[in-house]
Amino acid sequence: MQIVKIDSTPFNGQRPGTSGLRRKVKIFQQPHYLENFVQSIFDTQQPLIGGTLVVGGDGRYYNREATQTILRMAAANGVARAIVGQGGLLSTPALSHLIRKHQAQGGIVLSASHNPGGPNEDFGIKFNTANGGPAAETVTEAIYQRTTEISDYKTLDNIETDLDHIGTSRLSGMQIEIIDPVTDYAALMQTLFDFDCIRRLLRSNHFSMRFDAMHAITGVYATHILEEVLGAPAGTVINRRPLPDFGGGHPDPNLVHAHELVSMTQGHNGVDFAAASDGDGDRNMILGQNFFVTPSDSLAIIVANAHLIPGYQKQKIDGVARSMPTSQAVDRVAGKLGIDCFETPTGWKFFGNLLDAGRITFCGEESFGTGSNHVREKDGLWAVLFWLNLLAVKQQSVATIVQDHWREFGRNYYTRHDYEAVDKTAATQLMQHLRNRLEALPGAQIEGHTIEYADDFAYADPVDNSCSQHQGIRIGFTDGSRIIYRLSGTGTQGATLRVYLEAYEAAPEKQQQATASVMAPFVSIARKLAQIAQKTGRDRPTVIT
Ligand code: VG1
Ligand code: CO
Repeated sequence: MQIVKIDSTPFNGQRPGTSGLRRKVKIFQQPHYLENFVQSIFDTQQPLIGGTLVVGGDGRYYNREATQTILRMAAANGVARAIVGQGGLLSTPALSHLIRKHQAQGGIVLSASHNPGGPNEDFGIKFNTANGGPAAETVTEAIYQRTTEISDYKTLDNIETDLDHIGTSRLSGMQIEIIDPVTDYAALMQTLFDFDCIRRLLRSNHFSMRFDAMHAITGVYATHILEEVLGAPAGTVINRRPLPDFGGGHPDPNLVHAHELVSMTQGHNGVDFAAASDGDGDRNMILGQNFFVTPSDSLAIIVANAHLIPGYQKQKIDGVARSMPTSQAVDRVAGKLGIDCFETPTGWKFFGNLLDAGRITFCGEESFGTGSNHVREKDGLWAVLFWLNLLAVKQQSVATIVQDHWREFGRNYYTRHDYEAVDKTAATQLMQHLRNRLEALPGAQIEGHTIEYADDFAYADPVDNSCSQHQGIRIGFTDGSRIIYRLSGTGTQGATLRVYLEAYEAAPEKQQQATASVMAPFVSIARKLAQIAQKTGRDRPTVIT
Protein backbone atom coordinates (compact mmCIF):
# COMPACT_ATOMS: atom_id res chain seq x y z
CA MET A 1 0.00 0.00 0.00
CA GLN A 2 1.56 3.14 -1.25
CA ILE A 3 1.30 6.44 0.61
CA VAL A 4 0.78 9.15 -1.97
CA LYS A 5 0.99 12.91 -1.79
CA ILE A 6 -1.62 14.68 -3.88
CA ASP A 7 -1.18 18.32 -4.90
CA SER A 8 -4.09 20.56 -4.00
CA THR A 9 -5.04 24.21 -3.68
CA PRO A 10 -7.20 25.88 -1.03
CA PHE A 11 -10.97 26.21 -1.34
CA ASN A 12 -12.70 29.32 -0.12
CA GLY A 13 -14.91 29.20 2.91
CA GLN A 14 -13.93 26.05 4.78
CA ARG A 15 -14.50 27.74 8.13
CA PRO A 16 -16.62 25.52 10.42
CA GLY A 17 -19.86 27.08 11.69
CA THR A 18 -21.87 26.41 14.84
CA SER A 19 -21.32 22.68 14.43
CA GLY A 20 -18.66 21.75 11.90
CA LEU A 21 -18.38 22.37 8.18
CA ARG A 22 -21.76 21.96 6.45
CA ARG A 23 -22.21 22.27 2.72
CA LYS A 24 -24.21 20.80 -0.12
CA VAL A 25 -23.15 17.25 -1.04
CA LYS A 26 -22.16 18.53 -4.48
CA ILE A 27 -19.61 20.85 -2.88
CA PHE A 28 -18.15 18.03 -0.80
CA GLN A 29 -17.96 15.84 -3.91
CA GLN A 30 -15.57 18.21 -5.65
CA PRO A 31 -12.16 16.62 -5.95
CA HIS A 32 -9.94 17.49 -2.95
CA TYR A 33 -12.67 19.39 -1.04
CA LEU A 34 -13.15 16.89 1.78
CA GLU A 35 -9.48 15.88 1.61
CA ASN A 36 -8.25 19.45 2.16
CA PHE A 37 -10.36 19.78 5.28
CA VAL A 38 -9.34 16.39 6.65
CA GLN A 39 -5.64 17.04 5.99
CA SER A 40 -6.01 20.34 7.82
CA ILE A 41 -7.26 18.40 10.83
CA PHE A 42 -4.22 16.10 10.77
CA ASP A 43 -1.83 19.00 10.16
CA THR A 44 -3.08 20.95 13.16
CA GLN A 45 -3.97 18.14 15.60
CA GLN A 46 -0.61 16.55 16.24
CA PRO A 47 -1.73 14.11 18.98
CA LEU A 48 -3.69 12.20 16.33
CA ILE A 49 -0.44 11.14 14.70
CA GLY A 50 0.39 7.88 16.42
CA GLY A 51 -2.92 8.14 18.27
CA THR A 52 -6.48 6.86 18.09
CA LEU A 53 -9.26 8.36 15.97
CA VAL A 54 -12.98 7.48 16.13
CA VAL A 55 -14.95 7.80 12.89
CA GLY A 56 -18.66 7.55 12.17
CA GLY A 57 -21.62 9.37 10.73
CA ASP A 58 -25.38 9.54 10.59
CA GLY A 59 -25.72 7.40 7.46
CA ARG A 60 -26.66 10.21 5.13
CA TYR A 61 -25.73 10.24 1.46
CA TYR A 62 -21.91 10.34 1.02
CA ASN A 63 -21.28 8.93 4.54
CA ARG A 64 -19.61 5.78 3.21
CA GLU A 65 -17.42 7.46 0.61
CA ALA A 66 -16.30 10.06 3.13
CA THR A 67 -15.52 7.35 5.71
CA GLN A 68 -13.30 5.55 3.19
CA THR A 69 -11.50 8.78 2.30
CA ILE A 70 -10.89 9.61 5.96
CA LEU A 71 -9.58 6.14 6.77
CA ARG A 72 -7.12 6.21 3.85
CA MET A 73 -5.91 9.65 4.89
CA ALA A 74 -5.69 8.70 8.56
CA ALA A 75 -3.50 5.72 7.70
CA ALA A 76 -1.32 7.79 5.38
CA ASN A 77 -0.90 10.46 8.04
CA GLY A 78 0.26 7.99 10.67
CA VAL A 79 -2.81 7.53 12.87
CA ALA A 80 -2.14 4.30 14.81
CA ARG A 81 -5.69 3.12 15.40
CA ALA A 82 -9.12 3.92 13.99
CA ILE A 83 -12.36 2.90 15.70
CA VAL A 84 -15.23 2.92 13.24
CA GLY A 85 -18.93 2.22 13.67
CA GLN A 86 -20.16 -0.69 11.55
CA GLY A 87 -21.29 0.57 8.17
CA GLY A 88 -19.59 3.88 8.96
CA LEU A 89 -22.43 4.65 11.37
CA LEU A 90 -22.30 6.28 14.78
CA SER A 91 -24.64 8.70 16.45
CA THR A 92 -22.99 11.89 17.63
CA PRO A 93 -23.40 11.09 21.36
CA ALA A 94 -22.20 7.51 20.81
CA LEU A 95 -19.08 8.82 19.07
CA SER A 96 -18.46 11.19 21.94
CA HIS A 97 -18.70 8.29 24.37
CA LEU A 98 -16.29 6.14 22.33
CA ILE A 99 -13.64 8.88 22.27
CA ARG A 100 -13.82 9.05 26.05
CA LYS A 101 -14.02 5.31 26.62
CA HIS A 102 -10.98 4.55 24.46
CA GLN A 103 -9.12 7.72 25.41
CA ALA A 104 -8.86 8.52 21.74
CA GLN A 105 -7.15 11.70 20.62
CA GLY A 106 -10.15 12.76 18.60
CA GLY A 107 -13.07 11.81 16.42
CA ILE A 108 -14.65 12.78 13.14
CA VAL A 109 -18.44 12.98 12.85
CA LEU A 110 -19.96 12.87 9.38
CA SER A 111 -23.28 14.61 9.65
CA ALA A 112 -25.24 17.71 8.81
CA SER A 113 -27.48 16.85 11.75
CA HIS A 114 -31.09 17.90 11.14
CA ASN A 115 -30.46 19.19 7.60
CA PRO A 116 -31.94 17.06 4.78
CA GLY A 117 -29.75 14.46 3.07
CA GLY A 118 -29.39 13.11 -0.46
CA PRO A 119 -27.35 13.90 -3.56
CA ASN A 120 -28.76 17.44 -3.75
CA GLU A 121 -28.92 18.10 -0.04
CA ASP A 122 -26.46 18.56 2.80
CA PHE A 123 -23.36 16.88 4.15
CA GLY A 124 -21.11 17.85 7.01
CA ILE A 125 -17.94 17.04 8.89
CA LYS A 126 -17.08 17.90 12.47
CA PHE A 127 -13.96 17.30 14.51
CA ASN A 128 -14.24 16.34 18.18
CA THR A 129 -11.30 16.58 20.55
CA ALA A 130 -9.99 14.18 23.18
CA ASN A 131 -12.63 15.21 25.74
CA GLY A 132 -15.25 13.80 23.35
CA GLY A 133 -16.74 17.19 22.57
CA PRO A 134 -16.91 19.40 19.52
CA ALA A 135 -13.62 21.22 19.02
CA ALA A 136 -13.39 24.62 20.67
CA GLU A 137 -13.22 27.73 18.50
CA THR A 138 -9.44 27.97 18.82
CA VAL A 139 -9.15 24.50 17.28
CA THR A 140 -11.68 25.06 14.49
CA GLU A 141 -9.96 28.36 13.68
CA ALA A 142 -6.59 26.63 13.42
CA ILE A 143 -8.07 24.00 11.12
CA TYR A 144 -9.68 26.71 9.02
CA GLN A 145 -6.42 28.70 8.78
CA ARG A 146 -4.69 25.57 7.57
CA THR A 147 -7.31 25.09 4.81
CA THR A 148 -6.39 28.52 3.46
CA GLU A 149 -2.75 27.58 2.83
CA ILE A 150 -2.88 23.87 2.09
CA SER A 151 -0.87 22.66 -0.90
CA ASP A 152 -1.15 18.87 -0.72
CA TYR A 153 -2.58 15.98 1.25
CA LYS A 154 -1.53 12.44 2.08
CA THR A 155 -3.58 9.39 1.26
CA LEU A 156 -3.26 5.77 0.18
CA ASP A 157 -3.62 4.47 -3.33
CA ASN A 158 -7.19 3.41 -4.01
CA ILE A 159 -8.02 0.93 -1.31
CA GLU A 160 -11.32 0.28 0.39
CA THR A 161 -11.93 -0.90 3.94
CA ASP A 162 -14.67 -3.45 4.63
CA LEU A 163 -16.93 -1.36 6.86
CA ASP A 164 -19.65 -3.93 7.28
CA HIS A 165 -18.02 -6.71 9.26
CA ILE A 166 -17.18 -6.33 12.92
CA GLY A 167 -13.54 -7.07 13.56
CA THR A 168 -10.00 -5.78 13.35
CA SER A 169 -7.94 -5.28 10.23
CA ARG A 170 -4.97 -3.23 9.09
CA LEU A 171 -4.72 -0.46 6.59
CA SER A 172 -1.07 0.31 5.91
CA GLY A 173 0.34 0.87 9.42
CA MET A 174 -3.05 1.64 11.00
CA GLN A 175 -5.24 -0.76 12.91
CA ILE A 176 -8.94 -0.50 12.07
CA GLU A 177 -11.56 -1.75 14.49
CA ILE A 178 -15.08 -2.02 13.14
CA ILE A 179 -17.38 -2.07 16.15
CA ASP A 180 -21.08 -2.38 16.81
CA PRO A 181 -22.30 1.24 16.99
CA VAL A 182 -24.88 0.61 19.72
CA THR A 183 -23.34 -1.72 22.34
CA ASP A 184 -21.15 0.72 24.29
CA TYR A 185 -23.73 3.47 24.18
CA ALA A 186 -26.49 1.16 25.46
CA ALA A 187 -24.21 0.04 28.30
CA LEU A 188 -23.57 3.65 29.27
CA MET A 189 -27.30 4.35 29.42
CA GLN A 190 -27.76 1.39 31.78
CA THR A 191 -25.35 2.99 34.24
CA LEU A 192 -27.49 6.14 34.39
CA PHE A 193 -31.10 4.99 34.40
CA ASP A 194 -33.23 2.47 36.23
CA PHE A 195 -33.91 0.08 33.36
CA ASP A 196 -36.08 -2.25 35.48
CA CYS A 197 -38.34 0.60 36.44
CA ILE A 198 -38.59 1.80 32.82
CA ARG A 199 -39.23 -1.78 31.66
CA ARG A 200 -42.22 -2.06 33.99
CA LEU A 201 -43.63 1.18 32.64
CA LEU A 202 -43.16 0.20 29.00
CA ARG A 203 -44.80 -3.17 29.55
CA SER A 204 -47.75 -1.80 31.47
CA ASN A 205 -51.15 -1.77 29.77
CA HIS A 206 -51.73 1.76 30.97
CA PHE A 207 -48.85 3.29 29.08
CA SER A 208 -48.18 3.74 25.40
CA MET A 209 -45.38 5.46 23.57
CA ARG A 210 -43.86 6.07 20.14
CA PHE A 211 -40.35 7.07 19.19
CA ASP A 212 -39.80 8.63 15.77
CA ALA A 213 -36.33 7.96 14.41
CA MET A 214 -37.17 10.01 11.30
CA HIS A 215 -35.29 7.47 9.12
CA ALA A 216 -32.08 8.61 10.74
CA ILE A 217 -29.38 7.15 12.96
CA THR A 218 -31.38 6.67 16.19
CA GLY A 219 -33.50 4.01 14.50
CA VAL A 220 -30.71 1.57 15.24
CA TYR A 221 -30.17 2.75 18.82
CA ALA A 222 -33.82 3.16 19.80
CA THR A 223 -34.91 -0.18 18.42
CA HIS A 224 -32.23 -1.94 20.43
CA ILE A 225 -32.65 -0.01 23.67
CA LEU A 226 -36.40 0.59 23.76
CA GLU A 227 -37.72 -2.54 22.11
CA GLU A 228 -35.06 -5.22 22.60
CA VAL A 229 -33.62 -4.27 25.99
CA LEU A 230 -36.53 -2.47 27.64
CA GLY A 231 -39.29 -4.58 26.14
CA ALA A 232 -41.41 -1.86 24.53
CA PRO A 233 -43.90 -3.42 22.09
CA ALA A 234 -42.64 -3.95 18.55
CA GLY A 235 -43.58 -0.95 16.47
CA THR A 236 -42.82 1.53 19.26
CA VAL A 237 -40.02 2.93 17.09
CA ILE A 238 -41.40 4.37 13.87
CA ASN A 239 -39.42 5.36 10.76
CA ARG A 240 -36.70 3.19 12.19
CA ARG A 241 -34.71 2.35 9.08
CA PRO A 242 -31.86 4.82 8.49
CA LEU A 243 -31.98 6.01 4.88
CA PRO A 244 -29.37 8.09 3.00
CA ASP A 245 -32.03 10.73 2.25
CA PHE A 246 -34.01 10.25 5.48
CA GLY A 247 -36.99 9.24 3.35
CA GLY A 248 -36.99 12.68 1.75
CA GLY A 249 -37.82 14.48 5.01
CA HIS A 250 -36.05 16.86 7.35
CA PRO A 251 -34.74 14.73 10.22
CA ASP A 252 -35.50 17.59 12.56
CA PRO A 253 -37.51 16.74 15.69
CA ASN A 254 -39.89 19.66 16.00
CA LEU A 255 -43.62 20.18 15.69
CA VAL A 256 -43.35 20.97 12.01
CA HIS A 257 -41.09 18.20 10.74
CA ALA A 258 -42.21 15.44 13.10
CA HIS A 259 -45.92 16.01 12.39
CA GLU A 260 -46.59 12.28 11.93
CA LEU A 261 -45.47 11.65 15.49
CA VAL A 262 -47.27 14.71 16.82
CA SER A 263 -50.56 13.46 15.38
CA MET A 264 -50.11 10.18 17.30
CA THR A 265 -50.22 12.12 20.56
CA GLN A 266 -53.40 13.95 19.72
CA GLY A 267 -56.97 13.28 20.71
CA HIS A 268 -58.39 11.12 23.43
CA ASN A 269 -56.54 8.03 22.26
CA GLY A 270 -53.23 9.76 21.76
CA VAL A 271 -50.18 7.97 23.16
CA ASP A 272 -49.00 8.95 26.65
CA PHE A 273 -45.47 9.75 25.59
CA ALA A 274 -43.75 10.41 22.31
CA ALA A 275 -40.26 11.48 21.36
CA ALA A 276 -38.16 12.03 18.29
CA SER A 277 -34.51 12.57 17.49
CA ASP A 278 -32.62 14.15 14.61
CA GLY A 279 -30.27 13.01 11.84
CA ASP A 280 -27.27 12.34 14.08
CA GLY A 281 -29.12 11.48 17.29
CA ASP A 282 -28.16 14.42 19.47
CA ARG A 283 -31.50 16.26 19.51
CA ASN A 284 -34.77 15.29 21.13
CA MET A 285 -38.38 16.38 21.20
CA ILE A 286 -40.56 15.35 24.13
CA LEU A 287 -44.34 15.09 23.85
CA GLY A 288 -47.11 13.92 26.14
CA GLN A 289 -50.72 13.22 25.25
CA ASN A 290 -51.88 16.47 23.61
CA PHE A 291 -48.84 18.14 25.11
CA PHE A 292 -45.56 19.59 23.83
CA VAL A 293 -42.65 20.14 26.19
CA THR A 294 -40.47 23.02 25.07
CA PRO A 295 -36.78 22.06 25.07
CA SER A 296 -36.09 24.89 27.52
CA ASP A 297 -38.70 23.53 29.94
CA SER A 298 -37.37 20.01 29.45
CA LEU A 299 -33.91 21.13 30.61
CA ALA A 300 -35.38 22.86 33.67
CA ILE A 301 -37.47 19.81 34.58
CA ILE A 302 -34.54 17.45 34.12
CA VAL A 303 -32.45 19.51 36.54
CA ALA A 304 -35.28 19.89 39.04
CA ASN A 305 -35.85 16.12 39.09
CA ALA A 306 -32.31 14.81 38.81
CA HIS A 307 -32.42 13.53 42.37
CA LEU A 308 -34.99 10.93 41.25
CA ILE A 309 -32.72 9.37 38.64
CA PRO A 310 -30.09 6.81 39.75
CA GLY A 311 -27.14 8.13 37.72
CA TYR A 312 -27.59 11.59 39.20
CA GLN A 313 -28.58 10.61 42.72
CA LYS A 314 -25.03 9.41 43.17
CA GLN A 315 -23.42 12.68 42.21
CA LYS A 316 -23.58 16.24 43.40
CA ILE A 317 -25.17 18.55 40.83
CA ASP A 318 -22.31 20.94 40.12
CA GLY A 319 -24.16 23.56 38.16
CA VAL A 320 -26.03 24.01 34.90
CA ALA A 321 -25.61 25.89 31.66
CA ARG A 322 -27.89 26.96 28.86
CA SER A 323 -27.22 28.61 25.55
CA MET A 324 -28.07 32.30 25.57
CA PRO A 325 -31.31 32.05 23.53
CA THR A 326 -32.61 29.16 25.68
CA SER A 327 -35.35 30.29 28.06
CA GLN A 328 -34.49 31.25 31.59
CA ALA A 329 -36.61 28.45 33.07
CA VAL A 330 -33.53 26.54 34.20
CA ASP A 331 -32.12 29.66 35.88
CA ARG A 332 -34.98 29.53 38.35
CA VAL A 333 -34.33 25.89 39.17
CA ALA A 334 -30.62 26.61 39.64
CA GLY A 335 -31.54 29.52 41.91
CA LYS A 336 -33.63 27.27 44.09
CA LEU A 337 -30.99 24.55 44.22
CA GLY A 338 -28.32 27.14 44.97
CA ILE A 339 -26.11 26.08 42.07
CA ASP A 340 -24.38 28.06 39.32
CA CYS A 341 -26.16 28.73 36.04
CA PHE A 342 -24.01 29.71 33.05
CA GLU A 343 -25.22 31.44 29.91
CA THR A 344 -23.12 30.41 26.91
CA PRO A 345 -23.23 31.17 23.19
CA THR A 346 -25.21 28.87 20.89
CA GLY A 347 -23.42 25.60 20.09
CA TRP A 348 -22.48 22.62 22.23
CA LYS A 349 -18.75 23.35 22.03
CA PHE A 350 -19.19 26.11 24.61
CA PHE A 351 -20.30 23.61 27.28
CA GLY A 352 -17.12 21.51 26.96
CA ASN A 353 -14.85 23.45 29.29
CA LEU A 354 -17.55 23.78 31.94
CA LEU A 355 -18.23 20.04 31.85
CA ASP A 356 -14.53 19.14 31.88
CA ALA A 357 -13.87 21.44 34.81
CA GLY A 358 -16.76 19.95 36.80
CA ARG A 359 -18.57 23.29 36.88
CA ILE A 360 -21.78 21.89 35.40
CA THR A 361 -23.64 18.57 35.39
CA PHE A 362 -26.45 19.40 32.92
CA CYS A 363 -26.72 21.71 29.95
CA GLY A 364 -29.09 22.40 27.12
CA GLU A 365 -30.24 24.48 24.21
CA GLU A 366 -33.63 25.65 23.03
CA SER A 367 -32.93 23.90 19.73
CA PHE A 368 -34.03 20.53 21.10
CA GLY A 369 -30.71 19.70 22.74
CA THR A 370 -30.18 18.44 26.28
CA GLY A 371 -27.31 16.59 27.86
CA SER A 372 -25.16 15.96 30.88
CA ASN A 373 -21.61 15.17 31.89
CA HIS A 374 -21.96 11.54 30.70
CA VAL A 375 -20.67 12.57 27.25
CA ARG A 376 -19.62 15.86 25.64
CA GLU A 377 -22.42 16.16 23.11
CA LYS A 378 -26.11 16.69 23.46
CA ASP A 379 -27.84 13.36 23.56
CA GLY A 380 -31.30 12.66 22.16
CA LEU A 381 -31.96 9.16 23.48
CA TRP A 382 -30.48 10.06 26.85
CA ALA A 383 -33.15 12.74 27.23
CA VAL A 384 -35.85 10.27 26.18
CA LEU A 385 -34.65 7.71 28.74
CA PHE A 386 -34.44 10.42 31.40
CA TRP A 387 -38.09 11.31 30.77
CA LEU A 388 -39.14 7.66 30.75
CA ASN A 389 -37.36 7.10 34.04
CA LEU A 390 -39.05 10.19 35.46
CA LEU A 391 -42.50 9.11 34.25
CA ALA A 392 -41.93 5.66 35.73
CA VAL A 393 -40.91 7.06 39.12
CA LYS A 394 -43.57 9.75 39.33
CA GLN A 395 -46.41 7.76 37.79
CA GLN A 396 -47.81 11.01 36.43
CA SER A 397 -48.54 12.24 32.95
CA VAL A 398 -46.10 14.46 31.04
CA ALA A 399 -48.60 17.34 31.25
CA THR A 400 -48.97 17.02 35.03
CA ILE A 401 -45.22 17.00 35.57
CA VAL A 402 -44.74 20.11 33.44
CA GLN A 403 -47.71 22.00 34.87
CA ASP A 404 -46.64 21.25 38.43
CA HIS A 405 -43.22 22.57 37.51
CA TRP A 406 -44.71 25.81 36.20
CA ARG A 407 -46.77 26.23 39.35
CA GLU A 408 -43.64 25.99 41.43
CA PHE A 409 -41.22 27.98 39.29
CA GLY A 410 -43.39 30.03 36.95
CA ARG A 411 -43.80 29.45 33.24
CA ASN A 412 -41.45 30.75 30.58
CA TYR A 413 -43.58 30.98 27.46
CA TYR A 414 -41.28 30.45 24.52
CA THR A 415 -41.25 30.48 20.76
CA ARG A 416 -38.69 30.71 17.99
CA HIS A 417 -39.31 32.17 14.54
CA ASP A 418 -36.91 31.22 11.75
CA TYR A 419 -36.64 33.12 8.49
CA GLU A 420 -34.78 30.65 6.31
CA ALA A 421 -32.80 31.19 3.13
CA VAL A 422 -33.00 34.97 3.22
CA ASP A 423 -30.53 37.08 1.32
CA LYS A 424 -27.17 37.06 3.13
CA THR A 425 -26.44 40.74 2.66
CA ALA A 426 -29.92 41.71 3.81
CA ALA A 427 -29.57 39.54 6.92
CA THR A 428 -26.17 40.98 7.76
CA GLN A 429 -27.51 44.49 7.32
CA LEU A 430 -30.46 43.73 9.56
CA MET A 431 -28.13 42.59 12.33
CA GLN A 432 -25.86 45.59 11.84
CA HIS A 433 -28.81 47.95 11.98
CA LEU A 434 -29.86 46.41 15.31
CA ARG A 435 -26.30 46.63 16.61
CA ASN A 436 -26.17 50.33 15.74
CA ARG A 437 -29.29 50.97 17.80
CA LEU A 438 -28.29 49.05 20.91
CA GLU A 439 -27.11 52.02 22.91
CA ALA A 440 -30.31 53.95 22.33
CA LEU A 441 -32.70 51.15 23.27
CA PRO A 442 -32.49 50.78 27.08
CA GLY A 443 -35.33 52.74 28.66
CA ALA A 444 -37.34 52.87 25.42
CA GLN A 445 -41.03 51.96 25.59
CA ILE A 446 -42.42 49.85 22.80
CA GLU A 447 -46.05 48.81 22.66
CA GLY A 448 -46.33 49.10 26.42
CA HIS A 449 -43.12 47.19 27.22
CA THR A 450 -39.99 48.85 28.55
CA ILE A 451 -36.56 47.75 27.38
CA GLU A 452 -34.22 47.16 30.30
CA TYR A 453 -31.06 46.20 28.42
CA ALA A 454 -29.89 45.61 24.87
CA ASP A 455 -26.52 44.14 23.97
CA ASP A 456 -24.49 42.15 21.50
CA PHE A 457 -23.83 38.99 23.49
CA ALA A 458 -20.18 38.22 24.21
CA TYR A 459 -18.99 35.30 26.30
CA ALA A 460 -15.87 35.01 28.36
CA ASP A 461 -15.22 31.36 29.10
CA PRO A 462 -14.69 31.14 32.89
CA VAL A 463 -12.31 28.19 32.50
CA ASP A 464 -9.83 29.31 29.82
CA ASN A 465 -10.85 33.00 29.59
CA SER A 466 -11.29 32.81 25.83
CA CYS A 467 -13.74 35.38 24.54
CA SER A 468 -16.39 34.95 21.85
CA GLN A 469 -17.96 38.10 20.42
CA HIS A 470 -21.12 38.79 18.40
CA GLN A 471 -23.07 35.78 19.60
CA GLY A 472 -26.51 37.33 19.11
CA ILE A 473 -28.45 40.50 19.91
CA ARG A 474 -30.15 40.31 23.28
CA ILE A 475 -33.01 42.61 24.20
CA GLY A 476 -34.42 42.27 27.69
CA PHE A 477 -37.58 43.91 29.04
CA THR A 478 -38.31 45.01 32.58
CA ASP A 479 -40.90 42.22 33.01
CA GLY A 480 -38.30 39.52 32.36
CA SER A 481 -39.28 38.87 28.74
CA ARG A 482 -36.61 38.75 26.03
CA ILE A 483 -36.20 38.99 22.29
CA ILE A 484 -33.03 37.58 20.75
CA TYR A 485 -31.79 37.79 17.20
CA ARG A 486 -29.01 35.78 15.66
CA LEU A 487 -27.95 34.36 12.34
CA SER A 488 -27.69 30.61 12.01
CA GLY A 489 -24.26 29.04 11.63
CA THR A 490 -25.47 25.70 10.27
CA GLY A 491 -27.46 26.59 7.16
CA THR A 492 -26.15 25.95 3.66
CA GLN A 493 -28.34 28.34 1.69
CA GLY A 494 -28.31 32.12 2.07
CA ALA A 495 -28.79 33.17 5.68
CA THR A 496 -31.25 32.07 8.34
CA LEU A 497 -32.42 34.68 10.79
CA ARG A 498 -33.53 33.24 14.11
CA VAL A 499 -35.74 35.29 16.41
CA TYR A 500 -36.18 33.84 19.89
CA LEU A 501 -38.97 35.10 22.14
CA GLU A 502 -39.59 34.49 25.79
CA ALA A 503 -42.11 35.81 28.35
CA TYR A 504 -42.35 34.91 32.03
CA GLU A 505 -45.60 34.22 33.87
CA ALA A 506 -45.54 33.57 37.61
CA ALA A 507 -49.30 33.41 38.21
CA PRO A 508 -50.65 29.85 37.96
CA GLU A 509 -54.03 31.03 36.67
CA LYS A 510 -52.29 32.60 33.67
CA GLN A 511 -50.13 29.59 32.81
CA GLN A 512 -52.64 27.79 30.60
CA GLN A 513 -52.77 30.21 27.69
CA ALA A 514 -51.82 29.44 24.13
CA THR A 515 -48.18 30.27 23.47
CA ALA A 516 -49.00 32.03 20.19
CA SER A 517 -51.36 34.49 21.84
CA VAL A 518 -49.05 35.24 24.77
CA MET A 519 -46.15 35.79 22.41
CA ALA A 520 -48.06 37.81 19.80
CA PRO A 521 -47.16 41.25 21.24
CA PHE A 522 -43.47 40.31 21.35
CA VAL A 523 -43.57 38.93 17.83
CA SER A 524 -44.90 42.27 16.71
CA ILE A 525 -42.23 44.19 18.66
CA ALA A 526 -39.50 41.90 17.30
CA ARG A 527 -40.57 42.47 13.70
CA LYS A 528 -40.74 46.22 14.14
CA LEU A 529 -37.48 46.63 16.03
CA ALA A 530 -35.50 44.75 13.41
CA GLN A 531 -37.58 45.92 10.42
CA ILE A 532 -37.73 42.32 9.31
CA ALA A 533 -40.23 42.84 6.49
CA GLN A 534 -38.49 45.90 5.03
CA LYS A 535 -35.03 44.38 5.25
CA THR A 536 -35.71 40.77 4.18
CA GLY A 537 -38.91 41.06 2.18
CA ARG A 538 -40.49 38.43 4.42
CA ASP A 539 -43.71 39.13 6.24
CA ARG A 540 -43.71 35.83 8.11
CA PRO A 541 -41.24 33.20 9.29
CA THR A 542 -40.72 29.91 7.44
CA VAL A 543 -40.63 27.77 10.59
CA ILE A 544 -42.10 28.42 14.03
CA THR A 545 -41.04 26.15 16.88
C1 VG1 B 1 -28.30 25.20 15.45
C2 VG1 B 1 -28.89 25.42 16.82
C3 VG1 B 1 -27.83 25.22 17.89
C4 VG1 B 1 -27.20 23.83 17.73
C5 VG1 B 1 -26.68 23.66 16.33
C6 VG1 B 1 -26.17 22.26 16.09
O1 VG1 B 1 -27.30 26.16 15.20
O2 VG1 B 1 -29.46 26.70 16.93
O3 VG1 B 1 -28.40 25.40 19.15
O4 VG1 B 1 -26.16 23.65 18.65
O5 VG1 B 1 -27.72 23.91 15.38
O6 VG1 B 1 -27.19 21.33 16.27
P1 VG1 B 1 -27.56 27.49 14.32
O7 VG1 B 1 -26.23 28.19 14.25
O8 VG1 B 1 -28.10 27.05 13.01
O9 VG1 B 1 -28.60 28.27 15.06
V1 VG1 B 1 -27.16 19.85 15.52
O10 VG1 B 1 -28.24 18.88 16.12
O11 VG1 B 1 -26.03 20.02 14.59
O12 VG1 B 1 -25.91 18.94 15.77
CO1 CO C 1 -27.88 16.96 15.51
